[in-house]
Amino acid sequence: MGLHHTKDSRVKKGNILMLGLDYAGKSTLLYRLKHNDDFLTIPTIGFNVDMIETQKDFTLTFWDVGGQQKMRQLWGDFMEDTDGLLYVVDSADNQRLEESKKELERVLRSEFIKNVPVVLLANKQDLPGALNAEEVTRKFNMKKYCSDRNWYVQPCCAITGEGLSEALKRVTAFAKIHRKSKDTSTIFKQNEKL
Ligand code: G3D
Ligand code: MG
Repeated sequence: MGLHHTKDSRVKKGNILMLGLDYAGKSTLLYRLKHNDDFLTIPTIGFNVDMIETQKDFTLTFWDVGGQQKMRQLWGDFMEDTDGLLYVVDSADNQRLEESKKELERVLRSEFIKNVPVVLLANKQDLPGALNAEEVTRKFNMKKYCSDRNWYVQPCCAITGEGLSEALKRVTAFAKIHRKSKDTSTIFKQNEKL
């Protein structure tokens, strides 16, 4: 048997974990990212998963995990082998911004997520009173809490699709860098064993 290279063997893959409070817009976003279409939302019980070829040679698997209180205890189970965190915020939900911030802080403390890049989606920009990207950045103390990793705050609207292609580009670029550094350290560890 000779060397056999299928096209798929060259396709790089990565995992993106989508987190955020319930009702932030995660499932709407994932559907929009995948289908560029409207979506009839139903609260996520458990999780949704979808693969998106974000570049010709790069496919990301998006894990959209339910954000209700009960589900938040299970977020940790989805964190292993994550190449990027897409944290979704309802920028207009003043009452729950603090709760969302606390959950993000908790997630960022996890060992599994250490050094994993973060794209914070400041969603629902179409709603009156929505905080803009700068305000969300400040409110979520991003400079402090993400000082050990790549991060970006992207304003968007899952309903109109505004900001989503930028978000996809950003998360792809971050995930590629993260994947590469992970692969390099794996090779390094393997060499150490020899
Ligand atoms: P979740 O998966 O994070 O729990 P969903 O959130 O995707 O189920 O969305 C929750 C609600 O927010 C849905 O409303 C959805 O249509 C709405 N939503 C999502 N993104 C946006 C946005 O950018 N702007 C506005 N105005 N609404 C948004 P319903 O009423 O269907 O429950
Ligand atoms: Mg959902």
